[in-house]
Amino acid sequence: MFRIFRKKRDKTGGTQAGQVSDVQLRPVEIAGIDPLERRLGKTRTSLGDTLSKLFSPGVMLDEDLLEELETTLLMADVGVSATLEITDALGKGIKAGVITEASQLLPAVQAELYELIEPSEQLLQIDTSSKPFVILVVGINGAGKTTTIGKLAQRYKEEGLKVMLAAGDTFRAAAVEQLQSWGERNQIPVVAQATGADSASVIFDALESARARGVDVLIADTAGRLHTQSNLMEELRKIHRVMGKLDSHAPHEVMLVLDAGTGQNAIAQAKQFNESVKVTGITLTKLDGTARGGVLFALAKELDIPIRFIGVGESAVDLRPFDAGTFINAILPIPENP
Ligand SMILES: Nc1nc2c(ncn2[C@@H]2O[C@H](COP(=O)(O)OP(=O)(O)O)[C@@H](O)[C@H]2O)c(=O)[nH]1
Ligand SMILES: [Mg+2]
Repeated sequence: MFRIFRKKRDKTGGTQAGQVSDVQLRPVEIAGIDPLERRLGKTRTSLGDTLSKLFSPGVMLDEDLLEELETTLLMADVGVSATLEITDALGKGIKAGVITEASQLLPAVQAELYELIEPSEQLLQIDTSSKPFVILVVGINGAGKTTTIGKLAQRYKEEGLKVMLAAGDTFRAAAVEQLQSWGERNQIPVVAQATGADSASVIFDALESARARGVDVLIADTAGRLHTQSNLMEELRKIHRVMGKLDSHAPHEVMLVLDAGTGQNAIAQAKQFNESVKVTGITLTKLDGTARGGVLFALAKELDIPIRFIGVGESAVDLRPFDAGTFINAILPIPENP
């Protein structure tokens, strides 16, 4: 059993620094799906277990403790600015006498972390009147773009939507094949051209075809371009422009896929992609294989971009809509009877 909390906000709309929030617990459990706490085990160990040990009963609430908290957060890739915000708030709470004993520390850190990522919890809403609602998927090689597209396609199809895919990564033959095999397995049409074809023209064709067929969601793959290569960024902008000729609102979502295992580098990638094409949503993949899951906090702190999904494994159910409370409870659980 794992638990999720919803924090009660004070009348000013937020909790004051250092205030130990009133935490409400309610259980959530989904049959047949591995609980998130198991999938996020490595980050849970690096962050949750370390903090639980650090905040053991009787610990002195002093500078050393705050320093160790800082080190733990930084080691879990929470990032400098988010880490400082949290240690500051805790320090103030201790100074103000709001936090007086060790048992208050874990809930206080949990509340601060929750506060940080709660604004990033914004589900991707598919507007089915768009016909098609276009999702352009971008990110560097190996981030998990094509896999994420496959999972998304399956999810939307199961929800009863008419889905189509565009094999816009024309650089690698394997990329087209990978998408086609997902399409075949799920009976979802894939628009593709030969390797080396112009990516923008593949996506343009797909958009035309999707419009003609009354498709609800068109998901377009792109090459795993290096974010430092300006010619590749230029190609992304071209795709954007070309789509706009058919539908001035397309793409409706520019989804950046980031590999959590790359840690702080993911932040740099997000900033660079966002400068070239306005990113409207993030999917953070491979959280199951890394202890660097804290990078999600750094992303939330440093970029004002919704986090749509998290990837916690290879199958379709392992792409989960991002829910801040479930995420926090999975990596930093509060013992039920402390
Ligand atoms: N464990 C795990 N592996 C993933 C996840 N997402 C993607 N992968 C794997 O990451 C590798 C690269 O994914 P791919 O979709 O080809 O990346 P792309 O180059 O961005 O299209 C593949 O082996 C995927 O199976 C995830 O959430 N968890
Ligand atoms: Mg790919």
